[in-house]
Amino acid sequence: MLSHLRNSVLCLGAVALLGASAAFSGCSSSTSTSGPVTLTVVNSQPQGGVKTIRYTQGQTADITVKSTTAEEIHIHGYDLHQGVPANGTVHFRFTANTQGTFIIELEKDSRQIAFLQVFPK
Ligand SMILES: [Cu+2]
Repeated sequence: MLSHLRNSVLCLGAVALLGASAAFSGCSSSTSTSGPVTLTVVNSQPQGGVKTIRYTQGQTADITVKSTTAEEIHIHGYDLHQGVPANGTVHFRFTANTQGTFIIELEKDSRQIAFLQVFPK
């Protein structure tokens, strides 16, 4: 979990230096725009790599996680936990009030599956 946090800090530092929101695109292998997002986890690995899900403060975050194995999904920052059964789906829906960059992970494995980024209004 510590290494994940360190990556997150490095990512934010690069953005601060460049001072452009476009710089965020360089922080992860792939990104998603705001709106409903589905993350697919195959054998405890995020399909397509670690994505960044972005919302603006006050928006409704709508995140679905599908997994081939039973897992516990943890959204840091908002501290939301939900179990997903093997070959099941779990759905998170919440207001993205807290700004920052947070890790979404498979709690038991401490394996990151995505970043959640919430930008100020
Ligand atoms: Cu966690």
